Amino acid sequence: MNFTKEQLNLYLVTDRHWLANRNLEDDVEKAILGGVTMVQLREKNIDNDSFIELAKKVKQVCNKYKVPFIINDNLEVALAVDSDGIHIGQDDLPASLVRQKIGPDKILGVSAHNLDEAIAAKKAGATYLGAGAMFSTTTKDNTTNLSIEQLQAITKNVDIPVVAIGGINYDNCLSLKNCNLAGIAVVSAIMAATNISEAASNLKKRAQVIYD
Ligand code: 3NM
Repeated sequence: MNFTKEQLNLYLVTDRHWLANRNLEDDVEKAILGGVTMVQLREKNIDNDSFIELAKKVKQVCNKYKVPFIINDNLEVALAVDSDGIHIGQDDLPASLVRQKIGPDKILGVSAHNLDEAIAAKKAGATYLGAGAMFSTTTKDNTTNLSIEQLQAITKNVDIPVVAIGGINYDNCLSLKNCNLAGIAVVSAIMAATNISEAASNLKKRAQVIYD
């Protein structure tokens, strides 16, 4: 799959915490129908076999709509399911090693919390950066706050696409205008919604003005 920065416009990061009795793949499909342009399967506390099994189901939905499918943080799973890419944090495997293992054509996303990390990630072969946390979030522990000015410094000085992440929702997303973003990445703004398609669609419409 050829990567374009528009695929980052509305990036869904999954969290099964919000599922209640529903299937993750069904919620992902609803989100895609609402306008989500990229999907990252983020799983903590799961064994590799279960991760792979779940990844295959979510990948099938993403493939159906030609939406890139990214695995969070687990190289073995990414390789096993032949995902379109992998997203890694600063505490995961080194980005340069991951790039080597996945080859030049796969999407490599790297989390950056400051300009130095962003520059290093680009040098190591990142396709895009996830920058945050922009706002307070209860979805992830131990996040580092990133100011609008720090975000602007990253997008100004590093010439790979950047998505902002962390506490982004319908109400606050417009404050990310003028940051030269390729997109926004969200968990709860979509996954916690009563109507997932509608939440994705509303967020996407509102966020149009912030994209570079
Ligand atoms: N990474 P929500 S914040 C997965 O700062 C993740 O790198 C972050 O969830 C970072 O949209 C975060 O519900 C959680 O706030 C985002």
